[in-house]
Amino acid sequence: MTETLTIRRPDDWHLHLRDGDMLRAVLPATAAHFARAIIMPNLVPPVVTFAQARAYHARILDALPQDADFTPLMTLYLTEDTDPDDVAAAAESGLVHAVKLYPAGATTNSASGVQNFDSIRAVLERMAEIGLPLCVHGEVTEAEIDIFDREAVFIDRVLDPIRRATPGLRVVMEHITTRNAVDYARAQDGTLAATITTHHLVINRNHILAGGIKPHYYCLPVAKREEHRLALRAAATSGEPRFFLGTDSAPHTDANKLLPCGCAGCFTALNTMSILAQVFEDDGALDKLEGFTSLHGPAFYRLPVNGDDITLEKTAPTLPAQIETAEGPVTVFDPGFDLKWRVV
Ligand code: OTD
Ligand code: ZN
Ligand code: ZN
Repeated sequence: MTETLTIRRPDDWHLHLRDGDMLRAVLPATAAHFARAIIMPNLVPPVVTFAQARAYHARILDALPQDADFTPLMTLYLTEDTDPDDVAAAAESGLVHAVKLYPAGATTNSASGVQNFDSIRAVLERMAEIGLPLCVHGEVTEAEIDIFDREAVFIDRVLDPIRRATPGLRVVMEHITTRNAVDYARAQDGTLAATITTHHLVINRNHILAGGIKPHYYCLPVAKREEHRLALRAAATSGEPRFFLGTDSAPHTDANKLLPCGCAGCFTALNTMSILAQVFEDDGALDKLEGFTSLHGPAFYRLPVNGDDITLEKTAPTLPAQIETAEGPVTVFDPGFDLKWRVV
């Protein structure tokens, strides 16, 4: 008999859907498995105001396949000009579930991010008051800081001071990539959680750089040493509620990935559940998969868990290596091992 695993339907607590043709091409993959996703606001121009988030929300619903059951949870891109009243109105509406902090220049389309952290104090205080989470891309951007150290330095120089200055602010450390971030998250109270991507559980920096450069494995924050990947694996499979899934699935066309200055991002929406089932099984933690994908996230975001289930069965999935989009093909993240689990 084929082995099966039934879990509450998962959510993705960090997702890039883009807009227009790309949105239409990638949204079905997420909606097929996930009930909800926290939608990143790094469009060009970014989704800064409540009005922009409402309009983007409508475009996502419009792009959904007809039979899909999917709820986009919107975010606002924090700038130095963000108006606390607009944030409060957005949260009140039930459409917007977090505000996103990008240090200026830290990742794709983050040029309008924050440079002077003092100028966002009033917004953060308002968010602490109303309980709206701050999602953080945790990397410093100073040229002199080594790219492999940028997360650890951010925790000391930016994140910890923000948290001390704004007691009660609820924070999600997004796509953590280091043992330092795991340790920091574990040392905090329930106001802090951390998301972990699929790809950072699978690759370390050798996968990007050893034996020839692999642009499809290049993402931000960049994958670190093996010891850090192992710390992330241990955190994800631990069953601790502070850790949950945010795929950071970030589609770019192959043409844009394979440039001399290629874009950062791994497209994992299509095979994340297959990869995660295998990761958790390999680590003897299949019983912890549901917490990571389906229970811990809603608890932190103060939302009900999904009412329906998905079932995985131990049969090799047939998944394409690329998906076609009107802008060109997008390569699906290759975990480097054969997948054994598929969503039925
Ligand atoms: N990282 N690519 C992108 C965003 C993320 O830091 C991120 O959230 C993207 O393409 O939007 C990436 O590598
Ligand atoms: Zn990020
Ligand atoms: Zn992202």
